[in-house]
Amino acid sequence: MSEQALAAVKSALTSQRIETPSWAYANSGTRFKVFAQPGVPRAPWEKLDDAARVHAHTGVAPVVALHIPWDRVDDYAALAAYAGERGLTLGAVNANVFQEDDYKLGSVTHPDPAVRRKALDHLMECVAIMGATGSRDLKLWFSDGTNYPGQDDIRARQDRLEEALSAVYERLGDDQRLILEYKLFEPAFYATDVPDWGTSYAHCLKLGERAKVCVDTGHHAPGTNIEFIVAFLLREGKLGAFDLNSRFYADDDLMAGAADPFQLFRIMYEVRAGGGLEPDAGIAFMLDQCHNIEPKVPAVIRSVMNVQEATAKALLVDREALAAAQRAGDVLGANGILMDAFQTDVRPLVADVREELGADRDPLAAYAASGWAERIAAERVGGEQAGWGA
Ligand code: PSV
Ligand code: MN
Ligand code: MN
Repeated sequence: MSEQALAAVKSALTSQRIETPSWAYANSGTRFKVFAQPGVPRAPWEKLDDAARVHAHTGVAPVVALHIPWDRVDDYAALAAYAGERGLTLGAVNANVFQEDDYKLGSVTHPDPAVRRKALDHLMECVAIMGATGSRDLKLWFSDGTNYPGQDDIRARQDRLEEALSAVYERLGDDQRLILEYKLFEPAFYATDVPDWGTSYAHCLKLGERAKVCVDTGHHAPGTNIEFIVAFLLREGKLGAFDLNSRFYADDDLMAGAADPFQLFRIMYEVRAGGGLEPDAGIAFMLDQCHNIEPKVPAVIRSVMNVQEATAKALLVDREALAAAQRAGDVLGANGILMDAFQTDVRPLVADVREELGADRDPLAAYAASGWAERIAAERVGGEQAGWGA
């Protein structure tokens, strides 16, 4: 690789920003058990303290996503200032209309207008919070759906969803975006109201330019070609964000790149090919993971590193050679070019990038040596649960 090409790869890696979720720092688990860990944050402020450690060691994670009400505070501007003092900014505000009894039959698609109103009020509150936090993105995931055929009218629920989304979209400022996440199933098991990228895309298309789709890598049927979805949405200008995590079975929320690093590479290759790594592409690379048994901060660090390594491999693909092989119909040659990049050990390259950013060549070792884990275990007693999995 020429020096110029290498410099371009490094520059792309340097400018990538990986957004970490506040809830990844708190206690979480499965619906069977939450294994509480020593030293987990007792309040959003402490989640930011932990996120700052992740950023200090990796150099590429300066943005933290919030989840409301899990991160409810009296003064969001003060929270943003606190983040700023630690070299962080606040990222997407994730709304939560899935944890109250009223939402048993849905939130914005609920048959009762009073429940719909309540859900919409919460979404509007999130938009107000974005003003104070300086967040660009409102991220919406709806657990809405039905468990049995005939339980509710599928089309009417789409009408209600559309009505709520357009009211929220209207409320957003010119620099703010609505990011609509989809998920195949769970908690609804018969018909989810936003089950797939097509549904999300169709709603976003109607809403307008600042409505985009979020691809959570854990939200598809097994075997789904996620990189195809990514390529398609990017081509249409409708990819807004990722919720990155790994899955073996369903929405496992394991560390990004842990279960299938090849899939993460293929996704990142399509992101790169579609211009999604350009700083002005506006793609938010967020993690959405929930650590059940592994320690929090190192698990987030590991995910950040995995995303970076997949990105580095994607950047190493020789695009010209690949295009030539594709034009020539050289099936094996083209596949070989992609595999060459995937099989490259990029760890030294990424370590160089970190060093140039003033971070650590080996973030996990640096974190272990920093004494932070021992300090928070001693200082924080009674850490918060992330908000689900009780
Ligand atoms: C739903 O499964 C989801 O992926 C949404 O992004 C939620 O906001 C998030 O999980 C909570 O972890
Ligand atoms: Mn998600
Ligand atoms: Mn999920």
